Amino acid sequence: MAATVAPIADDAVNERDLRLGWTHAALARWRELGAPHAAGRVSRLDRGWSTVMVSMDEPLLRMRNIGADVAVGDFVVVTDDGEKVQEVLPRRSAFVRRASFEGNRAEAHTIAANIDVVMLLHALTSPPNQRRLERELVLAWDSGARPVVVLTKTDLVDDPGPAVASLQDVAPGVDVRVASGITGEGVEALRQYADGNATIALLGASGVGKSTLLNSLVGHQRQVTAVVREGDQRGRHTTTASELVRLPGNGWLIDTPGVRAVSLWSSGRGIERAFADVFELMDHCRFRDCKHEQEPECAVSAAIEAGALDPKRLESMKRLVAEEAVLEEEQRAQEKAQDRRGVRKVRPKP
Ligand SMILES: Nc1nc2c(ncn2[C@@H]2O[C@H](COP(=O)(O)OP(=O)(O)OP(=O)(O)O)[C@@H](O)[C@H]2O)c(=O)[nH]1
Ligand SMILES: [Mg+2]
Ligand SMILES: [Zn+2]
Repeated sequence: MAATVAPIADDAVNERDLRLGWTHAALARWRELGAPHAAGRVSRLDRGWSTVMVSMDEPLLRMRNIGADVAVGDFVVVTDDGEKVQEVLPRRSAFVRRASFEGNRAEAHTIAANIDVVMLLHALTSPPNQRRLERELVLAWDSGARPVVVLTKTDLVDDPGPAVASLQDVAPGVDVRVASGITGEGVEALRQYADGNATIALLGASGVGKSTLLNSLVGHQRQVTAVVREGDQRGRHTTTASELVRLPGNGWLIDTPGVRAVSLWSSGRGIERAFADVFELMDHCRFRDCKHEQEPECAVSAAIEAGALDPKRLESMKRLVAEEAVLEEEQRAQEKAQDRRGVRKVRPKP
């Protein structure tokens, strides 16, 4: 199934370059602001600076994002003097993770905004990492976009089958694809996810081949890539800024810098979606507050017993639920503190 992107009404056609992927909510707010010309989509983010595409035929604008929480893919309005981002327009979706741990402050880091599809890349040259994928899927489902798993570097392995099966096991209802950005195998099949001018974010650890896949999809060396370390297949953090790139004909790709750790920032119903198989079993436990430990008539324990559910998956889910609870506690405490100082910042809601 291809991504579905709601078409924008004709009356907007002359106002804005809809090829940028404008959303209804962003357009509505832009009109409220008096339809300023200097408004567009953030195509690149460097420390403190945004690059904004006003249309596909005009030069890019470069400005400061002082005080604005901007992500690549955002629609923004620029100040009259053209110097900075005045306002980030409402997002349809956003992939958000917890920023690197600094002290114990809970801070969000938005990796990409207004995305339709999140491609989670894992390289077939490393053992399949179910636990990492589970985390990524929670974040992906919470983003409001649709996750797709892409196993890269298929040209380097004899049989991708076991890795596909292993990751599909922890990705219920999610497409798991195999591709090579070098030989092009499987790449055409990924194009369908851009149907309807959709925006696809490429996410994954450094060195898994995000930029290589992007180059293959756009058909030329748009992004710089670099070899991984021989011993452990680790990348070199070659891509340092997120970037929005046009796909030939239709759709957008967002290349992102590789991240080592994926920390939750929730929450909506990401865990429920990512662990849909476990939740389905839980519905059949005798007790509503079943902890799935020693309780009688526990459907989850029965499934583990029968070999239908990996106990590691249950453990993993419990760990993520606990992590989310701690995070929510931190967020509440922080909001309270901000309320007291009267400087409550509104957390962006995807
Ligand atoms: N054989 C083969 N090599 C690949 C494939 N995809 C990527 N590579 C190689 O893996 C290395 C890392 O690829 P990149 O595309 O730079 O990885 P990345 O995910 O963008 O890494 P960061 O920018 O550091 O996050 C490069 O040497 C690529 O040529 C593939 O499908 N097959
Ligand atoms: Mg890269
Ligand atoms: Zn149970």
